[in-house]
Amino acid sequence: MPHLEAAEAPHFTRRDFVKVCTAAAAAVGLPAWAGEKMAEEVARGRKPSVIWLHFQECTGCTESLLRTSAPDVGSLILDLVSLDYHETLAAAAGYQIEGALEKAMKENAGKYVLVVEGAVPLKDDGIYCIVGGKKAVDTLKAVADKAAAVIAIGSCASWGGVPSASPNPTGATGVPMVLRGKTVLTLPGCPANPHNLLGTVLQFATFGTLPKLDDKGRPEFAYKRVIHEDCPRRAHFDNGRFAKQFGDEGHRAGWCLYQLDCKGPQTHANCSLLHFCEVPGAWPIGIGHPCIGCTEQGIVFNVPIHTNLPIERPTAPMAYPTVGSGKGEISAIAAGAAGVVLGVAAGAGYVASRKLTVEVRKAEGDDQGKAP
Ligand code: FSX
Ligand code: SF4
Ligand code: F3S
Repeated sequence: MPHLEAAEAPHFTRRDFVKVCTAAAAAVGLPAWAGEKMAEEVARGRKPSVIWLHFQECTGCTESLLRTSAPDVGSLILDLVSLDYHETLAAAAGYQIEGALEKAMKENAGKYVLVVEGAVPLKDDGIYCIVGGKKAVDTLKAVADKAAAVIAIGSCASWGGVPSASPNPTGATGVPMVLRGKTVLTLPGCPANPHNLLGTVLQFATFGTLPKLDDKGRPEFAYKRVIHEDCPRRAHFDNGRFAKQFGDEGHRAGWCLYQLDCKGPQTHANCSLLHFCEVPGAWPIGIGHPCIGCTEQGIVFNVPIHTNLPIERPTAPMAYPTVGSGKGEISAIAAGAAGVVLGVAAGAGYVASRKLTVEVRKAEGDDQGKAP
């Protein structure tokens, strides 16, 4: 099977490639020179072999990787690796594609990266997902056995995701639950944010190591903070400005979605900083929908979307207004806390938040309309 990256990716000049790799490295917490080093490795033809398996899922993780704009994350990843098996992207089918899998496993035994998308059904001896005549659970164990690293992309592969929702008729579960005792890097999200795969692949391809993981196998660079800490609507939360109904004045003005049951305060992810498809604002809260906690096993598909959860891990308790409050005043503590959080997160986020504050003041009839 021809390597997919050559056919699928647009042609970057080396300069473009270094530039994009460097920006990508910085965005995911790697030193900027990692991008340059990676570009050199690619120029020397050194790319890790990747085998990508699909089980119970909607293919949204692959789609979110591909539906990006230039210079795009999807093409960059496909340039960084040698994608030797991927059912959705392969032109081959049947015996040909299964042969490609066996060939990749044999030629790169002990060196390839296994990426798994989708949950694995275990009920009734695993008969509910069969690819190429083989049960998902058997294929997973066999391919993982010879892999240098295993990455579970998306919530389905990380812990079961939507196929595992009650009553979980197929006994769907995540890759770490099947490969107990083996390190599995998980990138939960429904779909997963492609930037986090890029950061992981960049690090593995450049240094041969995986990023630092938390106790759920998630890379800390992406999942250490909750959405609420870096949300561009945070200034509205701190000031007690809440949308109360979809389409009301507060919703149209871009106010905080906590009263519309936003799970951002409980959800560990970085989509508030790295949006999807490289389109600014392309993430749930950016388009006016509350976060449904798509990265959190205990929330999405477990807690009804329109349930208000209490704040976990508050960062500035005295700054919080009551949920029922109206516009609220800016307290010195609230203003300070918001400034610190947003300032640490990103200059752009802070600027956006200041702009929002100004816009809201205008909407409220404050004729000064100046940044604080
Ligand atoms: Fe699951 Fe990925 Fe949700 Fe879909 O495949 S994480 S159903 S967006 O795409 O695995
Ligand atoms: Fe953003 Fe949701 Fe937190 Fe409001 S509750 S600041 S919308 S994450
Ligand atoms: Fe998912 Fe919430 Fe981000 S629903 S994409 S973690 S805003």
